[in-house]
Amino acid sequence: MISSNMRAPLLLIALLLSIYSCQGLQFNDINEKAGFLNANSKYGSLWPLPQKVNLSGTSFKLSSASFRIVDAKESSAGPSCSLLQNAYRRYYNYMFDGSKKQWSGKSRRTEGAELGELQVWITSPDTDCDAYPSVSADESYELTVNQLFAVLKAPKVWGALHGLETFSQLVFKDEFGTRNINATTISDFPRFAHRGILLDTSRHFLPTKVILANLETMAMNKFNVFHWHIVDDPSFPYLSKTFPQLSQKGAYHPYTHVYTPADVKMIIEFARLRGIRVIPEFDTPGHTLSWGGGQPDLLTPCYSGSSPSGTFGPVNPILNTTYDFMTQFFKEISSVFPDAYVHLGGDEVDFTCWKSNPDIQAFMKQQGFGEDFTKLESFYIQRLLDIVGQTNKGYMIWQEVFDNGVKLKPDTIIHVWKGNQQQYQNEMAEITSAGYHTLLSTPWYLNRISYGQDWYGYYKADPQDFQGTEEQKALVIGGEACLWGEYVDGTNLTPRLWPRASAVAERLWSAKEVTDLNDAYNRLSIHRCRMVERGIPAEPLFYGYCPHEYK
Ligand code: CP6
Repeated sequence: MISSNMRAPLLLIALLLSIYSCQGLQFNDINEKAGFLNANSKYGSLWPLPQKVNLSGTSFKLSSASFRIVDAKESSAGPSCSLLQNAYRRYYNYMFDGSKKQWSGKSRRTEGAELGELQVWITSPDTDCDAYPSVSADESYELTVNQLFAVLKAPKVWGALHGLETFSQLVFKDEFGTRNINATTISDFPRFAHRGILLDTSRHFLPTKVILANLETMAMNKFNVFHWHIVDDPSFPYLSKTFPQLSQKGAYHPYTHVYTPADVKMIIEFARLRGIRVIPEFDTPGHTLSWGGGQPDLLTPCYSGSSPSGTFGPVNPILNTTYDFMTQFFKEISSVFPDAYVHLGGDEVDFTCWKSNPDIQAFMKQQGFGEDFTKLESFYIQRLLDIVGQTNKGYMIWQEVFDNGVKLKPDTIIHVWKGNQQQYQNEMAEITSAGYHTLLSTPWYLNRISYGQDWYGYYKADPQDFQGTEEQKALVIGGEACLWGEYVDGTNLTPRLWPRASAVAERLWSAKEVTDLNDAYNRLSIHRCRMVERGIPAEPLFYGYCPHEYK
Protein backbone atom coordinates (compact mmCIF):
# COMPACT_ATOMS: atom_id res chain seq x y z
CA MET A 1 0.00 0.00 0.00
CA ILE A 2 1.12 3.53 -0.73
CA SER A 3 0.89 5.73 2.33
CA SER A 4 -0.77 9.10 1.96
CA ASN A 5 2.46 11.06 2.42
CA MET A 6 3.96 9.15 -0.53
CA ARG A 7 1.09 10.06 -2.81
CA ALA A 8 2.07 13.65 -3.46
CA PRO A 9 5.55 12.87 -4.78
CA LEU A 10 4.20 10.03 -6.91
CA LEU A 11 1.58 12.32 -8.38
CA LEU A 12 4.29 14.84 -9.11
CA ILE A 13 6.37 12.22 -10.88
CA ALA A 14 3.34 11.09 -12.87
CA LEU A 15 2.66 14.70 -13.81
CA LEU A 16 6.26 15.28 -14.85
CA LEU A 17 6.20 12.08 -16.87
CA SER A 18 3.10 13.16 -18.73
CA ILE A 19 4.61 16.57 -19.45
CA TYR A 20 7.80 15.02 -20.73
CA SER A 21 5.99 12.43 -22.81
CA CYS A 22 3.98 15.25 -24.42
CA GLN A 23 7.28 16.52 -25.70
CA GLY A 24 8.23 13.16 -27.09
CA LEU A 25 10.79 12.35 -24.42
CA GLN A 26 10.91 9.06 -22.61
CA PHE A 27 11.44 8.35 -18.93
CA ASN A 28 14.94 7.16 -19.77
CA ASP A 29 15.90 10.57 -20.97
CA ILE A 30 15.01 12.14 -17.64
CA ASN A 31 16.95 9.52 -15.74
CA GLU A 32 19.92 9.92 -18.01
CA LYS A 33 19.92 13.67 -17.57
CA ALA A 34 19.70 13.58 -13.82
CA GLY A 35 22.64 11.18 -13.78
CA PHE A 36 24.67 13.53 -15.90
CA LEU A 37 24.76 16.38 -13.45
CA ASN A 38 27.87 17.15 -11.45
CA ALA A 39 29.89 14.27 -12.75
CA ASN A 40 33.26 14.71 -14.39
CA SER A 41 34.85 13.06 -17.37
CA LYS A 42 38.34 11.70 -16.93
CA TYR A 43 38.98 13.48 -20.20
CA GLY A 44 38.26 16.87 -18.67
CA SER A 45 36.81 19.19 -21.26
CA LEU A 46 38.47 17.77 -24.39
CA TRP A 47 36.10 18.22 -27.36
CA PRO A 48 36.06 16.57 -29.82
CA LEU A 49 37.79 13.72 -28.03
CA PRO A 50 41.22 12.96 -29.55
CA GLN A 51 41.85 9.50 -30.99
CA LYS A 52 44.40 8.51 -28.30
CA VAL A 53 44.76 10.23 -24.94
CA ASN A 54 47.06 9.32 -22.07
CA LEU A 55 46.56 11.48 -19.00
CA SER A 56 48.64 11.46 -15.83
CA GLY A 57 48.01 13.00 -12.45
CA THR A 58 51.17 15.12 -12.47
CA SER A 59 50.38 18.76 -13.04
CA PHE A 60 52.44 21.80 -13.98
CA LYS A 61 51.74 25.49 -13.64
CA LEU A 62 51.66 27.86 -16.57
CA SER A 63 52.51 31.48 -15.92
CA SER A 64 51.22 34.16 -18.27
CA ALA A 65 54.43 36.14 -17.71
CA SER A 66 56.81 33.42 -18.83
CA PHE A 67 54.89 30.84 -20.85
CA ARG A 68 55.70 30.89 -24.57
CA ILE A 69 54.53 29.08 -27.70
CA VAL A 70 57.58 28.79 -29.97
CA ASP A 71 58.77 27.13 -33.15
CA ALA A 72 60.80 24.04 -32.30
CA LYS A 73 64.44 24.29 -33.44
CA GLU A 74 63.93 21.34 -35.80
CA SER A 75 60.68 22.72 -37.26
CA SER A 76 60.49 23.35 -40.99
CA ALA A 77 58.25 26.35 -40.26
CA GLY A 78 59.77 29.55 -38.89
CA PRO A 79 58.85 33.12 -38.03
CA SER A 80 57.86 33.74 -41.64
CA CYS A 81 54.92 31.35 -41.30
CA SER A 82 52.35 33.93 -40.29
CA LEU A 83 49.59 31.30 -40.16
CA LEU A 84 51.38 29.72 -37.18
CA GLN A 85 52.53 32.99 -35.57
CA ASN A 86 48.93 34.17 -35.73
CA ALA A 87 47.69 30.97 -34.16
CA TYR A 88 50.26 31.20 -31.33
CA ARG A 89 48.97 34.65 -30.44
CA ARG A 90 45.34 33.54 -30.67
CA TYR A 91 45.83 30.57 -28.36
CA TYR A 92 48.08 32.42 -25.94
CA ASN A 93 45.26 34.96 -25.57
CA TYR A 94 42.63 32.26 -25.11
CA MET A 95 44.74 30.62 -22.41
CA PHE A 96 45.68 33.77 -20.50
CA ASP A 97 43.29 36.58 -21.35
CA GLY A 98 41.39 36.00 -18.13
CA SER A 99 44.58 36.49 -16.12
CA LYS A 100 44.02 40.22 -15.71
CA LYS A 101 40.64 39.52 -14.17
CA GLN A 102 42.10 36.82 -11.96
CA TRP A 103 40.42 36.35 -8.64
CA SER A 104 42.92 37.35 -5.94
CA GLY A 105 41.07 36.37 -2.75
CA LYS A 106 43.59 33.66 -2.02
CA SER A 107 47.32 33.80 -2.48
CA ARG A 108 48.48 32.34 -5.78
CA ARG A 109 50.05 28.93 -5.74
CA THR A 110 53.78 29.35 -6.25
CA GLU A 111 55.25 25.95 -5.42
CA GLY A 112 55.45 23.11 -7.94
CA ALA A 113 56.92 22.56 -11.36
CA GLU A 114 56.23 25.01 -14.13
CA LEU A 115 55.72 24.36 -17.83
CA GLY A 116 57.80 26.97 -19.63
CA GLU A 117 56.95 26.51 -23.28
CA LEU A 118 55.11 24.70 -26.00
CA GLN A 119 57.39 23.88 -28.93
CA VAL A 120 55.64 23.50 -32.26
CA TRP A 121 57.46 21.23 -34.64
CA ILE A 122 56.33 20.92 -38.28
CA THR A 123 58.00 17.72 -39.45
CA SER A 124 57.32 17.73 -43.19
CA PRO A 125 59.68 19.81 -45.37
CA ASP A 126 56.61 21.27 -47.09
CA THR A 127 54.67 22.88 -44.24
CA ASP A 128 51.59 24.03 -46.26
CA CYS A 129 51.97 27.36 -44.46
CA ASP A 130 50.93 29.42 -47.49
CA ALA A 131 48.61 26.80 -48.96
CA TYR A 132 44.87 26.33 -48.78
CA PRO A 133 43.58 23.32 -46.90
CA SER A 134 42.14 20.52 -49.04
CA VAL A 135 40.18 17.32 -48.62
CA SER A 136 43.45 15.37 -48.55
CA ALA A 137 45.24 17.69 -46.09
CA ASP A 138 47.15 15.94 -43.30
CA GLU A 139 45.45 17.14 -40.08
CA SER A 140 47.22 14.79 -37.68
CA TYR A 141 49.32 15.85 -34.71
CA GLU A 142 51.01 14.50 -31.61
CA LEU A 143 51.14 16.36 -28.36
CA THR A 144 53.38 15.59 -25.40
CA VAL A 145 53.12 17.61 -22.21
CA ASN A 146 56.07 16.86 -19.98
CA GLN A 147 58.18 18.51 -17.30
CA LEU A 148 59.81 21.78 -18.50
CA PHE A 149 58.31 21.87 -21.96
CA ALA A 150 55.59 20.50 -24.19
CA VAL A 151 56.02 19.41 -27.79
CA LEU A 152 53.42 19.58 -30.56
CA LYS A 153 54.55 17.60 -33.60
CA ALA A 154 52.63 17.73 -36.86
CA PRO A 155 53.52 16.96 -40.47
CA LYS A 156 51.68 20.10 -41.66
CA VAL A 157 50.41 23.35 -40.20
CA TRP A 158 46.83 21.95 -40.29
CA GLY A 159 47.64 19.39 -37.61
CA ALA A 160 49.47 22.04 -35.60
CA LEU A 161 46.33 24.23 -35.57
CA HIS A 162 44.25 21.36 -34.18
CA GLY A 163 47.00 20.54 -31.67
CA LEU A 164 47.06 24.13 -30.40
CA GLU A 165 43.32 23.97 -29.80
CA THR A 166 43.73 20.67 -27.95
CA PHE A 167 46.59 22.07 -25.87
CA SER A 168 44.44 25.06 -24.88
CA GLN A 169 41.66 22.66 -23.86
CA LEU A 170 44.04 20.87 -21.47
CA VAL A 171 44.75 24.06 -19.53
CA PHE A 172 42.56 24.53 -16.47
CA LYS A 173 42.42 27.00 -13.61
CA ASP A 174 42.95 25.77 -10.07
CA GLU A 175 41.24 27.19 -6.98
CA PHE A 176 43.75 30.04 -6.87
CA GLY A 177 43.13 31.02 -10.48
CA THR A 178 46.51 29.71 -11.58
CA ARG A 179 46.65 27.92 -14.95
CA ASN A 180 47.62 24.27 -14.75
CA ILE A 181 48.13 21.45 -17.19
CA ASN A 182 48.56 17.72 -16.56
CA ALA A 183 51.31 15.61 -18.08
CA THR A 184 49.60 14.15 -21.16
CA THR A 185 50.34 12.43 -24.42
CA ILE A 186 47.89 12.70 -27.30
CA SER A 187 48.00 11.23 -30.76
CA ASP A 188 45.21 12.55 -32.93
CA PHE A 189 43.75 12.61 -36.44
CA PRO A 190 40.23 13.00 -37.86
CA ARG A 191 37.96 10.06 -38.59
CA PHE A 192 36.49 11.93 -41.59
CA ALA A 193 38.22 14.38 -43.93
CA HIS A 194 35.14 16.56 -44.59
CA ARG A 195 33.60 18.11 -41.48
CA GLY A 196 31.39 20.98 -42.52
CA ILE A 197 28.90 23.64 -41.50
CA LEU A 198 26.39 25.02 -44.00
CA LEU A 199 25.31 28.62 -43.51
CA ASP A 200 22.64 30.25 -45.66
CA THR A 201 23.22 33.93 -46.45
CA SER A 202 20.25 34.30 -48.80
CA ARG A 203 17.20 33.89 -46.53
CA HIS A 204 18.88 36.45 -44.28
CA PHE A 205 22.03 38.41 -44.91
CA LEU A 206 24.68 37.47 -42.34
CA PRO A 207 27.10 40.28 -41.52
CA THR A 208 30.71 39.38 -42.31
CA LYS A 209 31.64 39.59 -38.64
CA VAL A 210 29.03 36.93 -37.77
CA ILE A 211 30.54 34.64 -40.41
CA LEU A 212 34.03 35.25 -39.01
CA ALA A 213 32.89 34.51 -35.44
CA ASN A 214 31.40 31.30 -36.73
CA LEU A 215 34.66 30.31 -38.44
CA GLU A 216 36.48 30.96 -35.17
CA THR A 217 34.03 28.67 -33.36
CA MET A 218 34.34 26.04 -36.07
CA ALA A 219 38.10 25.94 -35.39
CA MET A 220 37.40 25.38 -31.67
CA ASN A 221 35.40 22.31 -32.74
CA LYS A 222 37.82 21.09 -35.44
CA PHE A 223 35.36 21.66 -38.28
CA ASN A 224 37.20 22.19 -41.57
CA VAL A 225 34.64 23.13 -44.24
CA PHE A 226 32.47 26.23 -44.46
CA HIS A 227 29.76 25.37 -46.99
CA TRP A 228 28.57 28.82 -48.02
CA HIS A 229 25.03 28.59 -49.38
CA ILE A 230 25.52 32.12 -50.53
CA VAL A 231 22.52 32.81 -52.82
CA ASP A 232 19.02 31.36 -53.18
CA ASP A 233 15.46 32.48 -54.06
CA PRO A 234 15.06 35.39 -51.61
CA SER A 235 18.30 37.31 -52.18
CA PHE A 236 21.57 37.39 -54.09
CA PRO A 237 24.20 38.96 -51.81
CA TYR A 238 27.27 37.85 -53.82
CA LEU A 239 28.78 40.85 -55.62
CA SER A 240 29.94 39.46 -58.96
CA LYS A 241 32.63 41.40 -60.79
CA THR A 242 31.40 40.04 -64.13
CA PHE A 243 27.69 40.50 -63.46
CA PRO A 244 27.30 43.25 -60.83
CA GLN A 245 23.59 43.62 -61.72
CA LEU A 246 22.92 40.27 -60.01
CA SER A 247 23.44 41.73 -56.54
CA GLN A 248 22.38 45.25 -57.56
CA LYS A 249 18.95 43.84 -58.40
CA GLY A 250 18.93 40.67 -56.30
CA ALA A 251 20.41 41.60 -52.91
CA TYR A 252 18.18 42.82 -50.07
CA HIS A 253 20.17 46.04 -50.37
CA PRO A 254 22.62 46.71 -53.23
CA TYR A 255 25.49 47.85 -51.05
CA THR A 256 24.82 47.13 -47.39
CA HIS A 257 23.60 43.55 -47.85
CA VAL A 258 26.28 42.28 -50.21
CA TYR A 259 29.58 40.44 -49.94
CA THR A 260 32.11 42.49 -51.88
CA PRO A 261 35.22 40.90 -53.41
CA ALA A 262 37.12 42.24 -50.38
CA ASP A 263 34.66 40.65 -47.91
CA VAL A 264 34.90 37.32 -49.72
CA LYS A 265 38.71 37.50 -49.69
CA MET A 266 38.71 38.28 -45.98
CA ILE A 267 36.40 35.36 -45.18
CA ILE A 268 38.52 32.95 -47.24
CA GLU A 269 41.77 34.09 -45.61
CA PHE A 270 40.32 34.08 -42.10
CA ALA A 271 39.14 30.52 -42.76
CA ARG A 272 42.49 29.43 -44.24
CA LEU A 273 44.32 30.66 -41.14
CA ARG A 274 42.13 28.25 -39.16
CA GLY A 275 42.49 25.29 -41.53
CA ILE A 276 38.98 25.76 -42.92
CA ARG A 277 38.01 25.39 -46.57
CA VAL A 278 35.37 27.68 -48.07
CA ILE A 279 33.10 25.88 -50.55
CA PRO A 280 30.58 28.21 -52.18
CA GLU A 281 27.23 26.87 -53.36
CA PHE A 282 25.56 28.43 -56.37
CA ASP A 283 22.40 26.36 -56.47
CA THR A 284 20.73 25.98 -59.89
CA PRO A 285 18.43 25.41 -61.75
CA GLY A 286 15.96 25.72 -58.83
CA HIS A 287 16.24 28.17 -55.92
CA THR A 288 17.26 30.95 -58.34
CA LEU A 289 14.47 33.57 -58.20
CA SER A 290 16.88 36.27 -57.01
CA TRP A 291 19.06 35.82 -60.10
CA GLY A 292 16.25 36.95 -62.41
CA GLY A 293 16.24 40.70 -61.74
CA GLY A 294 19.84 41.21 -62.76
CA GLN A 295 19.95 38.72 -65.62
CA PRO A 296 16.94 39.01 -67.96
CA ASP A 297 15.97 35.79 -69.80
CA LEU A 298 17.91 33.58 -67.37
CA LEU A 299 14.74 32.28 -65.68
CA THR A 300 11.84 30.45 -67.32
CA PRO A 301 8.72 32.63 -67.78
CA CYS A 302 5.72 30.78 -66.34
CA TYR A 303 2.47 30.74 -68.27
CA SER A 304 -1.11 30.84 -67.21
CA GLY A 305 -2.99 29.39 -70.14
CA SER A 306 -1.55 30.81 -73.33
CA SER A 307 0.06 33.96 -71.94
CA PRO A 308 2.98 34.61 -69.59
CA SER A 309 1.79 35.05 -66.00
CA GLY A 310 4.56 37.47 -65.07
CA THR A 311 6.15 35.01 -62.64
CA PHE A 312 9.34 33.05 -63.17
CA GLY A 313 10.50 29.51 -62.51
CA PRO A 314 13.85 27.68 -62.57
CA VAL A 315 16.72 28.61 -64.89
CA ASN A 316 15.63 28.35 -68.51
CA PRO A 317 17.36 25.21 -69.79
CA ILE A 318 16.47 25.59 -73.47
CA LEU A 319 18.36 28.81 -74.34
CA ASN A 320 21.99 28.95 -75.43
CA THR A 321 22.31 32.31 -73.65
CA THR A 322 21.78 30.44 -70.35
CA TYR A 323 24.89 28.36 -70.94
CA ASP A 324 26.93 31.36 -72.14
CA PHE A 325 26.03 33.09 -68.90
CA MET A 326 26.89 30.06 -66.74
CA THR A 327 30.24 29.72 -68.52
CA GLN A 328 31.24 33.28 -67.67
CA PHE A 329 29.75 33.17 -64.20
CA PHE A 330 31.49 29.99 -63.09
CA LYS A 331 34.74 31.16 -64.65
CA GLU A 332 34.64 34.02 -62.15
CA ILE A 333 33.60 31.76 -59.25
CA SER A 334 36.44 29.35 -59.97
CA SER A 335 38.99 32.16 -59.68
CA VAL A 336 37.44 33.91 -56.65
CA PHE A 337 37.14 30.72 -54.56
CA PRO A 338 40.43 28.82 -54.31
CA ASP A 339 38.99 25.51 -53.09
CA ALA A 340 39.15 22.60 -55.52
CA TYR A 341 35.38 22.10 -55.18
CA VAL A 342 32.24 24.13 -55.79
CA HIS A 343 28.76 23.03 -54.74
CA LEU A 344 26.32 23.18 -57.64
CA GLY A 345 23.08 22.46 -55.77
CA GLY A 346 20.52 20.83 -58.05
CA ASP A 347 17.96 20.22 -55.28
CA GLU A 348 14.18 20.67 -55.16
CA VAL A 349 13.49 21.64 -58.77
CA ASP A 350 9.81 22.52 -59.12
CA PHE A 351 8.52 21.52 -62.57
CA THR A 352 5.22 23.47 -62.49
CA CYS A 353 6.58 26.47 -64.35
CA TRP A 354 8.50 24.43 -66.93
CA LYS A 355 5.29 22.43 -67.58
CA SER A 356 3.31 25.62 -68.19
CA ASN A 357 5.68 27.10 -70.77
CA PRO A 358 4.89 26.30 -74.45
CA ASP A 359 8.52 26.76 -75.60
CA ILE A 360 9.67 24.27 -72.99
CA GLN A 361 6.89 21.86 -74.02
CA ALA A 362 8.06 22.09 -77.66
CA PHE A 363 11.67 21.50 -76.61
CA MET A 364 10.64 18.44 -74.56
CA LYS A 365 8.91 17.01 -77.65
CA GLN A 366 11.87 17.79 -79.91
CA GLN A 367 14.29 16.08 -77.49
CA GLY A 368 11.99 13.08 -77.02
CA PHE A 369 11.75 13.61 -73.24
CA GLY A 370 8.01 12.82 -73.23
CA GLU A 371 6.48 14.08 -69.98
CA ASP A 372 9.56 13.33 -67.90
CA PHE A 373 10.81 16.65 -66.60
CA THR A 374 13.64 15.02 -64.66
CA LYS A 375 15.11 14.42 -68.14
CA LEU A 376 15.03 18.16 -68.82
CA GLU A 377 16.58 18.82 -65.41
CA SER A 378 19.31 16.29 -66.17
CA PHE A 379 19.86 17.87 -69.59
CA TYR A 380 20.55 21.20 -67.87
CA ILE A 381 22.72 19.77 -65.09
CA GLN A 382 24.72 17.71 -67.57
CA ARG A 383 25.65 20.82 -69.52
CA LEU A 384 26.35 22.78 -66.36
CA LEU A 385 28.67 20.05 -65.06
CA ASP A 386 30.55 20.10 -68.37
CA ILE A 387 30.95 23.88 -68.08
CA VAL A 388 32.19 23.74 -64.50
CA GLY A 389 34.40 20.75 -65.33
CA GLN A 390 36.17 23.02 -67.85
CA THR A 391 37.21 25.35 -65.01
CA ASN A 392 39.22 22.52 -63.41
CA LYS A 393 37.03 22.41 -60.33
CA GLY A 394 35.53 19.33 -58.81
CA TYR A 395 31.90 19.54 -57.81
CA MET A 396 29.52 18.61 -55.08
CA ILE A 397 25.80 18.23 -55.77
CA TRP A 398 22.66 17.46 -53.77
CA GLN A 399 21.40 13.89 -53.98
CA GLU A 400 18.58 14.54 -56.51
CA VAL A 401 21.15 14.91 -59.29
CA PHE A 402 22.38 11.37 -58.61
CA ASP A 403 18.80 10.10 -58.13
CA ASN A 404 17.92 11.39 -61.60
CA GLY A 405 20.73 9.40 -63.19
CA VAL A 406 22.87 12.29 -64.42
CA LYS A 407 26.29 11.18 -65.67
CA LEU A 408 28.84 12.37 -63.11
CA LYS A 409 32.61 12.69 -63.04
CA PRO A 410 34.12 9.97 -60.84
CA ASP A 411 35.35 12.55 -58.29
CA THR A 412 31.85 14.04 -57.78
CA ILE A 413 30.71 14.28 -54.17
CA ILE A 414 27.04 13.51 -53.60
CA HIS A 415 25.44 15.31 -50.68
CA VAL A 416 22.64 13.42 -48.92
CA TRP A 417 20.03 15.60 -47.23
CA LYS A 418 16.62 13.92 -47.61
CA GLY A 419 14.45 11.37 -45.94
CA ASN A 420 14.18 9.47 -42.69
CA GLN A 421 16.97 7.30 -41.28
CA GLN A 422 16.03 4.28 -43.38
CA GLN A 423 15.85 6.37 -46.54
CA TYR A 424 19.13 8.18 -46.09
CA GLN A 425 20.93 4.98 -45.19
CA ASN A 426 19.60 3.35 -48.37
CA GLU A 427 20.70 6.39 -50.34
CA MET A 428 24.24 6.23 -48.90
CA ALA A 429 24.36 2.52 -49.79
CA GLU A 430 23.25 3.20 -53.38
CA ILE A 431 25.63 6.10 -53.93
CA THR A 432 28.63 4.22 -52.59
CA SER A 433 27.77 1.02 -54.46
CA ALA A 434 27.87 3.15 -57.62
CA GLY A 435 31.39 4.10 -56.51
CA TYR A 436 30.82 7.78 -55.65
CA HIS A 437 32.04 9.73 -52.67
CA THR A 438 29.31 10.92 -50.36
CA LEU A 439 28.58 13.32 -47.57
CA LEU A 440 25.75 13.18 -45.04
CA SER A 441 23.53 16.00 -43.73
CA THR A 442 20.06 14.50 -43.21
CA PRO A 443 20.35 13.92 -39.43
CA TRP A 444 22.04 17.28 -38.91
CA TYR A 445 19.49 19.90 -39.91
CA LEU A 446 20.19 22.26 -37.05
CA ASN A 447 17.61 24.75 -38.33
CA ARG A 448 15.00 22.28 -36.99
CA ILE A 449 14.43 23.03 -33.31
CA SER A 450 12.37 21.39 -30.60
CA TYR A 451 12.13 21.34 -26.83
CA GLY A 452 14.85 19.37 -25.06
CA GLN A 453 18.33 18.08 -25.75
CA ASP A 454 18.25 17.39 -29.47
CA TRP A 455 22.04 17.08 -29.60
CA TYR A 456 21.77 13.43 -28.47
CA GLY A 457 20.18 12.59 -31.81
CA TYR A 458 22.92 14.41 -33.72
CA TYR A 459 25.53 12.65 -31.63
CA LYS A 460 24.09 9.17 -32.21
CA ALA A 461 23.87 9.46 -36.01
CA ASP A 462 26.80 7.82 -37.77
CA PRO A 463 27.47 8.42 -41.48
CA GLN A 464 28.87 4.90 -41.92
CA ASP A 465 25.77 3.19 -40.48
CA PHE A 466 24.30 1.60 -43.59
CA GLN A 467 24.38 -1.77 -45.33
CA GLY A 468 27.56 -1.89 -47.36
CA THR A 469 31.07 -3.24 -47.75
CA GLU A 470 34.20 -1.72 -46.23
CA GLU A 471 35.00 -0.25 -49.65
CA GLN A 472 31.62 1.46 -49.67
CA LYS A 473 32.12 2.84 -46.14
CA ALA A 474 35.47 4.26 -47.21
CA LEU A 475 33.68 6.41 -49.80
CA VAL A 476 31.95 8.37 -47.03
CA ILE A 477 34.11 11.46 -46.67
CA GLY A 478 32.16 13.00 -43.79
CA GLY A 479 29.19 15.22 -43.17
CA GLU A 480 27.85 18.70 -42.69
CA ALA A 481 25.62 20.30 -40.10
CA CYS A 482 23.19 22.64 -41.89
CA LEU A 483 21.74 25.84 -40.53
CA TRP A 484 19.23 26.97 -43.16
CA GLY A 485 18.37 30.62 -42.78
CA GLU A 486 14.59 30.96 -42.89
CA TYR A 487 14.44 31.71 -39.15
CA VAL A 488 18.06 32.70 -38.54
CA ASP A 489 19.93 35.96 -38.92
CA GLY A 490 22.91 37.57 -37.22
CA THR A 491 20.99 37.97 -33.94
CA ASN A 492 20.34 34.28 -33.22
CA LEU A 493 22.76 32.33 -35.41
CA THR A 494 25.47 31.65 -32.86
CA PRO A 495 23.39 30.29 -29.97
CA ARG A 496 21.24 28.24 -32.36
CA LEU A 497 24.30 26.60 -33.89
CA TRP A 498 26.51 26.14 -30.82
CA PRO A 499 26.95 23.86 -28.98
CA ARG A 500 24.45 21.75 -31.01
CA ALA A 501 26.89 21.58 -33.93
CA SER A 502 29.60 20.48 -31.50
CA ALA A 503 27.83 17.11 -31.23
CA VAL A 504 28.30 16.67 -34.99
CA ALA A 505 31.93 17.79 -34.65
CA GLU A 506 32.74 14.92 -32.30
CA ARG A 507 30.92 12.38 -34.45
CA LEU A 508 32.99 13.43 -37.46
CA TRP A 509 36.37 13.77 -35.71
CA SER A 510 36.56 11.16 -32.93
CA ALA A 511 36.82 7.39 -33.15
CA LYS A 512 33.64 5.50 -34.08
CA GLU A 513 33.58 3.93 -30.60
CA VAL A 514 33.28 7.28 -28.81
CA THR A 515 29.56 7.02 -28.03
CA ASP A 516 29.26 7.35 -24.23
CA LEU A 517 26.48 9.92 -23.76
CA ASN A 518 27.26 10.46 -20.09
CA ASP A 519 30.91 11.23 -20.79
CA ALA A 520 29.93 13.38 -23.79
CA TYR A 521 27.50 15.42 -21.69
CA ASN A 522 30.14 16.12 -19.07
CA ARG A 523 32.80 17.20 -21.54
CA LEU A 524 30.41 19.10 -23.77
CA SER A 525 28.95 21.21 -20.96
CA ILE A 526 32.44 22.44 -20.07
CA HIS A 527 33.35 22.87 -23.74
CA ARG A 528 30.26 25.02 -24.07
CA CYS A 529 31.32 27.11 -21.06
CA ARG A 530 34.74 27.52 -22.70
CA MET A 531 33.10 28.84 -25.89
CA VAL A 532 31.12 31.32 -23.77
CA GLU A 533 34.29 32.37 -21.95
CA ARG A 534 35.91 32.96 -25.33
CA GLY A 535 33.13 35.36 -26.24
CA ILE A 536 30.87 32.98 -28.20
CA PRO A 537 27.26 33.09 -26.95
CA ALA A 538 26.69 29.32 -27.14
CA GLU A 539 23.40 28.22 -25.56
CA PRO A 540 23.30 25.93 -22.50
CA LEU A 541 22.73 22.18 -22.83
CA PHE A 542 20.61 21.96 -19.70
CA TYR A 543 20.38 23.59 -16.28
CA GLY A 544 23.59 24.38 -14.43
CA TYR A 545 26.22 27.10 -14.42
CA CYS A 546 29.60 27.86 -15.86
CA PRO A 547 32.65 27.97 -13.56
CA HIS A 548 33.78 31.31 -14.98
CA GLU A 549 30.49 33.04 -14.12
CA TYR A 550 31.46 33.85 -10.53
CA LYS A 551 35.01 34.96 -11.21
N1 CP6 B 1 17.07 25.64 -49.45
C1 CP6 B 1 17.70 24.91 -50.38
C2 CP6 B 1 16.50 25.02 -48.39
C3 CP6 B 1 16.54 23.61 -48.26
C4 CP6 B 1 17.23 22.93 -49.26
N2 CP6 B 1 17.78 23.59 -50.31
C5 CP6 B 1 15.91 22.95 -47.12
C6 CP6 B 1 15.01 21.91 -47.24
C7 CP6 B 1 14.40 21.34 -46.13
C8 CP6 B 1 14.70 21.84 -44.86
C9 CP6 B 1 15.60 22.86 -44.73
C10 CP6 B 1 16.19 23.41 -45.84
N3 CP6 B 1 15.90 25.80 -47.47
N4 CP6 B 1 18.27 25.54 -51.42
C11 CP6 B 1 17.41 21.47 -49.24
C12 CP6 B 1 18.79 21.03 -49.53
CL1 CP6 B 1 13.98 21.16 -43.46
